[in-house]
Amino acid sequence: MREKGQPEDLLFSFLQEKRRQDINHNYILSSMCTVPHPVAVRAHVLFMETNLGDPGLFPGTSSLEALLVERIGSLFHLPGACGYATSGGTESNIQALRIAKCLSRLSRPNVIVPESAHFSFQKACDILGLEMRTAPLDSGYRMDAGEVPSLIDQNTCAIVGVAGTTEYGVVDPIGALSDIALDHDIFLHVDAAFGGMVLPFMEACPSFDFSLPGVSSIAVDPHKMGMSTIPAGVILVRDREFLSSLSVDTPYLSVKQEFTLSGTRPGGSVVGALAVLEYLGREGMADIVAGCMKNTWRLIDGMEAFGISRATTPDVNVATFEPARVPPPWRVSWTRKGHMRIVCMPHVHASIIETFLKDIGDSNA
Ligand code: 0PR
Repeated sequence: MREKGQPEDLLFSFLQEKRRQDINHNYILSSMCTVPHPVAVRAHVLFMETNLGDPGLFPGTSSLEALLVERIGSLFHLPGACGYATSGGTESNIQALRIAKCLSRLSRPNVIVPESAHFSFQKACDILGLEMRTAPLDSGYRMDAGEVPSLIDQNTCAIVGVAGTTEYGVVDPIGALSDIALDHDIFLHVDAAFGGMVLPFMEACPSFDFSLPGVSSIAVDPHKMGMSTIPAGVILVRDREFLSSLSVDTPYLSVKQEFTLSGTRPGGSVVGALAVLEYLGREGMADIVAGCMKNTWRLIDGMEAFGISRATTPDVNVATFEPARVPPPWRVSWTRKGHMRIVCMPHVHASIIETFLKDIGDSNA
C-alpha cells in the first residue's frame, strides 16, 4: 500500500475514471439488477454504518429487517413467516438447502433441482456435500414435475422449484411440486429470487408461494426487481424451527444465538429494500411490473416483426430469442442453449426498447 495517503481530489478523479469504464445502464439489457430506486439510496445512506450482525446495537434497524420480512411474508400469503435478510439469492439458496439437510438428518442426502436451476445450487451442493439430481424440463423450459417422483429416494432431503427462471423467465409447476413434497414428506424450496418481486404484483400469476401447503421456504431478492441497493436478499421459512435448526451460539454478541450465514450484515441495503416497498405500496409495485411486462411484450413483438422469433413465452420480464446480430454498445446475454436473453428491468425504459429495436433492425436487415 502507499506509504503516504493520496489527496482526495486526485483519488476521486482516479475513481471516477474507473467508474466511467463501467457500462452505462442505458445499454445493459442482460442484468437482473437495476438502478436502485431513489428512496432506497436515501435510506441506504441513512443506515450506512448499521450492522445487522449485532442487532442488539441497532434495535431500530433490526426492527426494520423484521418489518421487511413481515411485509414479504404477507405478500407471499404467510403473514407470520420467519426469515432474515441475506446477501442475495445465492446465500438464500445455500441456507434453504442447509436447513433441509439439517432437518433430514440423512448421512448421504440428495436434492432434486430443475435443469434450469441457477448455478448457486451447484455451490450449495458442493459446500453442503449434497448430491444434486437434475429433473428435465418440458418444452416450455419448465421443470417436468412428472419426472420428479422417479428421482426421489429415501435419501432425498429437498426438492427445488424456480419461480421466474434466470434464463427463460418461466415459473416451474410449484403446485404439482407442493403435492409431491407433501406426499413424500420432503422439504420444498422455491427460488423466487427474481419472480418473487414480480409475480405477486401481476393481475394473474401462477401460484408459487406459501398459499401452497407443501412450500417450506422461499428465496426472494429485493436487489433484483425490488429496486433496492445491493446486497439485499430475503429467505422466508414456513416454520420458525427451520431457522432455529441452523442456530449457533454467539457468546460475546448482544444476542446469544444467530442462524444467519454471514456474520456482519449491512443494514443500509436492507432498509433500502423496505423503503421501496413502503414508498410504492402494492399499487406502485404493480405499476412498475406492468411497465416492465409491457416493454417485454413490445420487445417480443418488435423482434418477431424482424423475423427473430422468441425462444419461449415467458411468465415474467425475461425475453429470449433465436440468435441474431447485436451491435455494440448493447449488452445482452446468451443462454446455455444459445438463445439471446434480454431482461426488461425497470431501467430499460420503453424508449430504450425502441432504440434497441431500431439498431437490431438495421444490423439484421
Ligand atoms: N436464483 C435465481 C433464479 C437467479 O436468477 C439468481 C441470480 C440467483 C438465484 C442468485 O442471486 P445472487 O446473484 O443475488 O446471489 N440471477 C442473475 C444471473 O445469474 C444474477 C445477475 C444479476 C447476473 C446481474 C448478472 C447481472 O448483471 O443472471
